[in-house]
Amino acid sequence: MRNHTFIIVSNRLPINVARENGTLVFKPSSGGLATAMSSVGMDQDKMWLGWPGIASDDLTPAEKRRITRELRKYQCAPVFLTQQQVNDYYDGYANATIWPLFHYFQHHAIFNRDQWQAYKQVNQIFQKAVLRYTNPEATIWIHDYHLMLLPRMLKKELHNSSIGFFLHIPFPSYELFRLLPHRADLLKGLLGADLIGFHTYDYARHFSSSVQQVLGYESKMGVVTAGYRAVVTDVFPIGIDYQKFAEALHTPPVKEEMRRLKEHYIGQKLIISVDRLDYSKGIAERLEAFDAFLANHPAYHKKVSLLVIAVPSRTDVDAYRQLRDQIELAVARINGKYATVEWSPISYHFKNLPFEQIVALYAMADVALVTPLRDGMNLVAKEYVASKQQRPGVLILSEMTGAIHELPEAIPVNPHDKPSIAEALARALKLPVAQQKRALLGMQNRISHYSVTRWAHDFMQQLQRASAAAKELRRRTLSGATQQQLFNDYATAHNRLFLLDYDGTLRSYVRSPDAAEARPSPALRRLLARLAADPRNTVCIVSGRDRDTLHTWFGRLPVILIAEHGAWVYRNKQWAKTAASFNEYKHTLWKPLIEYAERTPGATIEEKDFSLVWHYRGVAPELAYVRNTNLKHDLRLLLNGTDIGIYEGNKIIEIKPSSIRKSIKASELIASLQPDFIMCAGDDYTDEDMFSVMPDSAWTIKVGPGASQAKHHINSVDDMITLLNRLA
Ligand code: GDG
Repeated sequence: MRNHTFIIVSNRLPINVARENGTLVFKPSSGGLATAMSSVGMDQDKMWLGWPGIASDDLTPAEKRRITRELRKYQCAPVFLTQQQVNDYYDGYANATIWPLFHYFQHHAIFNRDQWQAYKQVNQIFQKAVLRYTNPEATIWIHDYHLMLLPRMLKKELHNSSIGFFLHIPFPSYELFRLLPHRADLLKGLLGADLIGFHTYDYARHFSSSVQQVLGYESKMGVVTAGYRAVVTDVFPIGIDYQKFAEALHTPPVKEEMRRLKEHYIGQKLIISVDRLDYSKGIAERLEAFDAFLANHPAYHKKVSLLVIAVPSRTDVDAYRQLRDQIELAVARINGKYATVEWSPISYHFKNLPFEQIVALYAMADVALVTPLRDGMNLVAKEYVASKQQRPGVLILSEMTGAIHELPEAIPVNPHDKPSIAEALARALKLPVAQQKRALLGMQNRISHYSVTRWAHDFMQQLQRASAAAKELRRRTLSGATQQQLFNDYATAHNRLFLLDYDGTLRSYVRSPDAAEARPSPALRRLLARLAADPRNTVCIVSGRDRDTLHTWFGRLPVILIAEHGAWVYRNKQWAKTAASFNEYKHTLWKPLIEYAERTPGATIEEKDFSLVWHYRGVAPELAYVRNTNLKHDLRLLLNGTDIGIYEGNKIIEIKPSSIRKSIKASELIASLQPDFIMCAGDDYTDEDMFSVMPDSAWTIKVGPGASQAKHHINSVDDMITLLNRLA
């Protein structure tokens, strides 16, 4: 079984298993995701894993075997869950904690420890199921908020797999996300993936911001540096099966349904409202807005009808039961208020309609009222537009949906602002047909191109790219045979040179550069002393630190010190200084730096002989972003035409003469010592400069992930120390 090369994982399978009159029935779903998934990985041995929709307590062992057999015909495999697990994990943590919080319904969110335990347990059950079916190098695509812990659980066991995760719901702002007691676990869980996809840029941005603030991991240009792994985040707005809707309009059942609707709503404008019955969809607020519309526009009485389709959903969750009552009361109240013998303004249906009826409704409706309070994307809006091939119509769309970015020709509304929804309705009903058609055409052009299959292909392509980069990083990670080669080279060499950066290479970064933990530990000093004690070794610490600090820390060891990126060199018990000058600029630069620091809690300025450094590790990330951008702009104006450069390192911006570089001093050392073995290790941009001048034979090592000119990578400071210990 462990041979499938492409695995799809979602909470539910695209085939629903149910017991009807005592016998098991299998019903394939025709949803967009099923279509999308069937269009990718066609040349691969594919398997879709998920819950089949029936609790395992209701099944005999023979029935379970039958389900497994039957589902295999559809390239699916069941993940069996008990009723209790479904209650706690699905109705509980997924739908009563994550769903409300991620949709900004904080007051509906329940924080229950047992449900969290169940969520973890079910993610583990999914992990085991995947491990049973997967090839170790497989591509695995995990869907949605039910399985946020799964990427990490899988990556731990399958280092060489490519794991993609797509979140179908919004990722909330940090202010909401931080309320979750298990926020760090969820983020770490997700970061097991190689690629994490979101519907919109805002969701991706919120995710990176939470990762930064909860875990302290940096992200740049859509790449999160999570320990020694680089995780890509990107935006993939999900599409629909556009052709399916456009073509359905020509089929006899849809045509027949359209004819019936036309007859039924003769002389009336038809407004539709289609959603799962969910508080995030704003159905109750929409009804009140319709009430306001009828109150303000009596001329429309008997001339409009609102058809509400509310598809039953999560009926075991309390908030959903209450909402259903609330909606039904509102419908009754509004109908009671305006209905006449021959006209009822709202027709309400709490059920799932067949596809043909939905398409016919979309095609016939004069207005689609799509006003969720929050929606990851919202496919109904896109489906309505796709079904408008022959007849015009107007889409009123909530600004709080992901879809608004791709459907800007719709009439946008704030779903909380009921009077303005009522006005939008009045506007929509009067909109000239030519204008309706123009708006539809614009939207159709866009969504017909980025269909759900394009979406899936796009995701798969980016996943391949992300995991190829991750594989390349692993290939370059110093281990196994390559590491042995390094040991051999070391053993046979007679004149060895070590060029070692300090912060981020020999010592991990800490909150402030002068914190006690930033100092070298006695063990590190002993290690360097041992390494330097070998007469064949020259050990040189090449740092951006000032000379006093380096002198205090390492002055008594038999090592060479290069301070301030090469401005100072300590050799044979003497400090020598560079010819460059910086003093004249210090005065000019101090004032703006101080002013910025005073307005930026957590920022500090470090003064060195040949540079000034802006440290922002302690600054809130979003504030740091704004301040850094402005600061760089101001500094550039001041330094225009000088040889002073602005350099960005790990949570620092350093201002120094561009003629002072680690590479210059490193090259001089190599020229004077003529070593037959060089190890050059570092972690940031100043070390890249050093790597770039190293001879081909040198062992250049970058500590941590990320692009580098170094030939090899090492995962962490700890691994670097282990390597040096083995050499010493
Ligand atoms: C989640 C996110 C994101 C509805 N009524 C009937 C029916 N439907 C179909 C629609 C549409 C689907 O259900 C609803 O999709 P939405 O996108 O509108 O909303 P969610 O179910 O909440 O979906 C959402 C989506 O995932 C995809 O990533 O867009 O933001 O919340 O396809 O047509 N279908 C039939 N009868 C109905 O009565 N046959």
